[in-house]
Amino acid sequence: MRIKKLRKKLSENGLFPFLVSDLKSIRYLTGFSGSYAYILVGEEETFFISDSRYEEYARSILPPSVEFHLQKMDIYDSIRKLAKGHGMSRLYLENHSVPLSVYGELKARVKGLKICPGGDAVNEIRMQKDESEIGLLRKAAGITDLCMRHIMGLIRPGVPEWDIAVEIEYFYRKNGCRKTSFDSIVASGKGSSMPHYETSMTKRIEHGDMVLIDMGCEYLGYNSDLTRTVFVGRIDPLFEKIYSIVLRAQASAISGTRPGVTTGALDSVARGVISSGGYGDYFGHSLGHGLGLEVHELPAVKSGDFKLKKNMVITIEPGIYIPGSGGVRIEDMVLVTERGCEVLTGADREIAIL
Ligand SMILES: [Mn+2]
Repeated sequence: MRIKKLRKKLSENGLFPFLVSDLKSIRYLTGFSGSYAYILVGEEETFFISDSRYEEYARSILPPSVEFHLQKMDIYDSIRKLAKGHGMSRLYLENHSVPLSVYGELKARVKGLKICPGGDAVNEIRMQKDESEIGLLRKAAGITDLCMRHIMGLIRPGVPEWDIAVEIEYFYRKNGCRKTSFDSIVASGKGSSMPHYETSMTKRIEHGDMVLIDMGCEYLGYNSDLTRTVFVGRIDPLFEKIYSIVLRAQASAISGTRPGVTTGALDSVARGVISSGGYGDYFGHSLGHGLGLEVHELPAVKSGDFKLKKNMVITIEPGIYIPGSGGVRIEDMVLVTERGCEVLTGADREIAIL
């Protein structure tokens, strides 16, 4: 079904034969979750290339229309054999997932094959989720809400940031996730002014700190992403004001999310609220990103005229960061629906003083 969709897109653009090398895309197309495979999509035939470690597994899940090709030497040897046996004169590669070294080796070792840039067709298809994917993203979001609630109960002065991050990971694994979708960010006090702070093994949460928690899980391959900023013991009036601006910026962007709106328009809405609040210089990153099999995937939710479509899942995550002082970010996962959107994450967004 998904391969059919890909084949249609490739044929519209004349991109046969096309080599899929991104493992997430291979998982999307076939369900294969191993660590080594390629898919060669020809005009009529599709070959799944992997080595002996994955032969039994791959054969057990591949649809009859996909032929398993056992790689005996290396990928160049396999491509050479398949090209020779099927009269291929060119090969389109996925732009984003082929290292220059692979490109060079293919050119040098597979004679008579013209190697061409093929774009990122699978990633583009992956932007619009199907019902089963939406179900998995909903489930990942739900587990993440539960995790946030659990973590809120553990935040108090004296607790190391690291312990919170470890607890997040334990909670996810205990609740059916293979892993976190990225290294959880637990940034207390001044650390919260760095949007991608590295959680400290030694720093302890103190009374009066804000704690920014950015975390997500991977549930059956699908990722969640949620950020909340909470306050410990008391809240500085400056950050109370900043929090309300970030919350308003996020709410405005969410209320504008619907099919046909450009990512640039949403970005401007959020940025406008933050600028008119006086903090335009303190929101340096983009508004959000698509998520699915990867925690960051297409579309990028930033300035530009890319139009959102139904069944895209994105994050909306404005923030204000005051260097040396602290930061606030609020992030949720949003599904674009027929007429508007649905926020998939449900954790409370009001100011929490723990
Ligand atoms: Mn995010």
